[in-house]
Amino acid sequence: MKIKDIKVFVCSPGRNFVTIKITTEEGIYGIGDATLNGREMAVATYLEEHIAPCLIGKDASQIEDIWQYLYKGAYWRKGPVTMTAIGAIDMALWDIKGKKANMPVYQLLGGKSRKGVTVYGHANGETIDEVLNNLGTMINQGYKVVRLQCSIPNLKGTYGTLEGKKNYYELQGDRPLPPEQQWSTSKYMNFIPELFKQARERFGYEIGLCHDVHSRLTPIEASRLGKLLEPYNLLFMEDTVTSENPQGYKIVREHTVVPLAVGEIFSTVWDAKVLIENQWIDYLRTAVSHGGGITPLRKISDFADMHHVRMAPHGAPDQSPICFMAQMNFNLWVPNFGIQEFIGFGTEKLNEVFKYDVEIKEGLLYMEDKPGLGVEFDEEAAKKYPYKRSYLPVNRLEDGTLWNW
Ligand code: GCO
Ligand code: MG
Repeated sequence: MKIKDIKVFVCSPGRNFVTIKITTEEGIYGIGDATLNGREMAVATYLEEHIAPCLIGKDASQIEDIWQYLYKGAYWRKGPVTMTAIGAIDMALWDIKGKKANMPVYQLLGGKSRKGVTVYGHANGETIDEVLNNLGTMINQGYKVVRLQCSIPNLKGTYGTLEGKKNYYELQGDRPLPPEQQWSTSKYMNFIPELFKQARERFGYEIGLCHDVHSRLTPIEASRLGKLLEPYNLLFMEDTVTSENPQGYKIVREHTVVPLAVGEIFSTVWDAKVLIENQWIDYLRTAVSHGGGITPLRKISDFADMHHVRMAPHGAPDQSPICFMAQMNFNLWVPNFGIQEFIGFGTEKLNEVFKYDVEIKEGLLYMEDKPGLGVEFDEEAAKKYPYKRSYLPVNRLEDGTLWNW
């Protein structure tokens, strides 16, 4: 099964996506997601210039060897650009192996460990009322877990919401320069517990709730937030502090029993090692795309399992449905599964380019059994939506100091 051709596509059906297609001499092809939000062209170039030429003629069935070749062989290891590129190749090779075997990828990993994938959706809003109305709608739709994010009064733009704009996520596709947002830890801390208090008063304790802090607090502030939120029984608080220095999580862990999630920007097991082995976290959010593919994620998840850490892969709209379907396969298998982030069924444009079948019932997501990853990419449709440079926002304190986004 020699690799004959590798193509890289960059398209923007509402937002930017980088897709690769690996074709073998016998005509079987596989696809992978190489999207790195705001840095798309760096990964596309890495793939075209530095990876594709080395893989032509290699045996597509040797997934592990190709992974080691791209990781160890490059000398320059790790980093989001490199690992997203390797992740896309790995996904495409698993897709090929599944198609060749005529089986969904989860079968090749060891088969199903559960009937469906528990997901959490997002309820965002400008006011507490708006968030809670959205939460109510989602409960009626059968969601079992929902993430709540709310604008902070008197702050221009807060993570997970955008002034006056309802659909925060779709807008990310059209930002020719990074917009600037504002942050105030005290305004946030004085406000956010009220959101969860009212959510529990209105909807009780049956619905699972979580919250993303987007690394905006210091460890001691995050510890205090944990204490304030403890009465509202969160499934987890995500990214409370930055993770370059994992010891920050030790401080948070020692002060609060709110479960902690982290890892959406991790690209290897080394980013997570100290956090996992010390049992400072409860959920690991590393994605198949940004974590270097299914091959390394299997190992990370086994290591996490030994330390009571469950997998909760990142599921933002800036990962394409190819990554999402790779994660569906992974989640159906992985024994220490926690939960999957799921932002819904995508826009019309997105669904014109990517074809996949998932269905939600009572908060569980199900996929159609198809050989490989179970997703298709329409090259012709993609041509209609050319790449547009687009950035994530940056974040400043009210006095102008640049802060974590
Ligand atoms: C999440 C994330 C995203 C990221 C985005 C960055 O929990 O879903 O924090 O919203 O900010 O994916 O590219
Ligand atoms: Mg997050």
